[in-house]
Amino acid sequence: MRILLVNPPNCGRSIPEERYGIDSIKQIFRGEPLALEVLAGNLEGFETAICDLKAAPDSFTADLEDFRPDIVAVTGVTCEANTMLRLARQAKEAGALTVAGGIHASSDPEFFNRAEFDYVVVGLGRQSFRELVETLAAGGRDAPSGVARTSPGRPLSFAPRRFSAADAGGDPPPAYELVRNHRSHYRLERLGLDMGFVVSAYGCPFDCDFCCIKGLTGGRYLTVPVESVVRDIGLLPTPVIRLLDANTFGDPAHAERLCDAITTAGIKKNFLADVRSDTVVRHPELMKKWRDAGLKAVIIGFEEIDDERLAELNKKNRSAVNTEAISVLHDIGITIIGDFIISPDYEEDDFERLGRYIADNRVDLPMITVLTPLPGTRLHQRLRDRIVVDDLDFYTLTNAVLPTKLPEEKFYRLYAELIREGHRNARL
Ligand code: B12
Ligand code: SF4
Repeated sequence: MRILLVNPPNCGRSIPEERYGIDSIKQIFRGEPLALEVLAGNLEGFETAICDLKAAPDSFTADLEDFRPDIVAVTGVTCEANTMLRLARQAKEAGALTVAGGIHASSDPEFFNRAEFDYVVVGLGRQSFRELVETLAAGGRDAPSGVARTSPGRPLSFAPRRFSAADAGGDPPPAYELVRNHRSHYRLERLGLDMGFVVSAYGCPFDCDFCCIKGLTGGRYLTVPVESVVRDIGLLPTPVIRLLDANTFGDPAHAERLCDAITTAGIKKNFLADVRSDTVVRHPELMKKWRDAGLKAVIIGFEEIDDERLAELNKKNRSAVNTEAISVLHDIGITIIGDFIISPDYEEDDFERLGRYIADNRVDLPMITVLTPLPGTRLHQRLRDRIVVDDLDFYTLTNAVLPTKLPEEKFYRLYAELIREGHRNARL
């Protein structure tokens, strides 16, 4: 059985660009399709290939013709959902069975309950997708737990999976070699450094209202065995490793064991990882230890600078803790990439206050997105009736899909200025 795993091209549309000619907000990031490498790694015994349309945007038709897949399995985030349908349509015309997976499929599986797709994998797919492929190879059609067989016109029904350690990782490793021809694309542009992706944990112990991570693990936090993580780091030729976890330090004891294992293995690489500010404040010694093991920068979801707004997002954190974490990290010497969320309700002075906070606290690189009710989140349930942009192409987190309080153009001009200012002062 031949399986083609497909990563959609960079897509997503930009309101500020299309309506006001502001082209500085939409961002293009790069990186290897680790989800597909993880799936392929666990498909030993089957012929697999990865079609990375972010690296080679025109390669899909040729891959369909040359590889002649029996199954075409497509990943994607919400702004890629429409593109996933288009790719599946083409795959079906070529005679393949089609499978949707990834963050949008996990958050809103019903979206893919259409003729374009035969199956939808909900949540971590390492094990469930293998089980599906084995079933199909044996001539069966029934979906294993965590996989829905589509039923267009009727609600999707499937057995939810109780995710466990086996779904998270272990042997065999991700099939990093399947994208070796594209590796020069996977770079940290700002520093001109090659970067590889490794995962050490899935899910998050928290449950913020706007976050879609929960759907991947059914709300559980699952760590990958440290030996597997160290093995994966060793398999990558890159000097920089981005740990892709939603929250690398969700289990501080696991994070410490991983740090010790990296040191013991004599690995000399630079790391980038996600951490919450309250974890930094509670575990400064752990952060120091990680710095010594190569942690150069952390990504922190500060989100908002007001306690009231943080509470509205169910962030379970306070602004004073965010500020303290910044100071702890500055003292330790770890670079801070700070995620901030601007609300469509923002007025001029909210933009000013955020700009001042970023400058005064010397956040090394701010990453600013617009509060977006992503399908499948509590925020979406709460604000569904206020949504004015339904087309998922705009769900890039850089468009206001809710009405802006300020005149829309003014909102985007202030947003673009905030981004410009952040990049001008960036220390990375
Ligand atoms: C790495 C990453 C990227 C990489 C993706 C590399 C690539 N594929 O080419 C890059 C940097 C390119 C990227 C880009 C963007 N990203 Co991004 N990204 C991530 C990140 C940090 C990790 C995802 C990951 O690879 N995890 C590791 C893998 C192994 O886990 P996984 O993806 O969950 O995969 C498992 C399951 O989901 C499932 N699965 C996944 N795909 C498939 C496919 C099939 C067929 C099957 C069966 C199963 C399956 O099985 C996998 C193994 O168990 C997540 C946040 C997070 N920590 O999850 C955000 C995240 C996915 N990104 C996000 C966003 C918004 C974006 C951008 C829109 C950002 C922007 N504003 O431009 C763009 C979209 C690209 C575009 N089209 O323009 C959001 C998505 C929210 C949403 N619902 O849409 C997230 C969740 C971050 C957040 N802010 O909340 N991103
Ligand atoms: S702490 Fe981060 S990863 Fe965890 S639920 Fe909140 S936003 Fe999502």
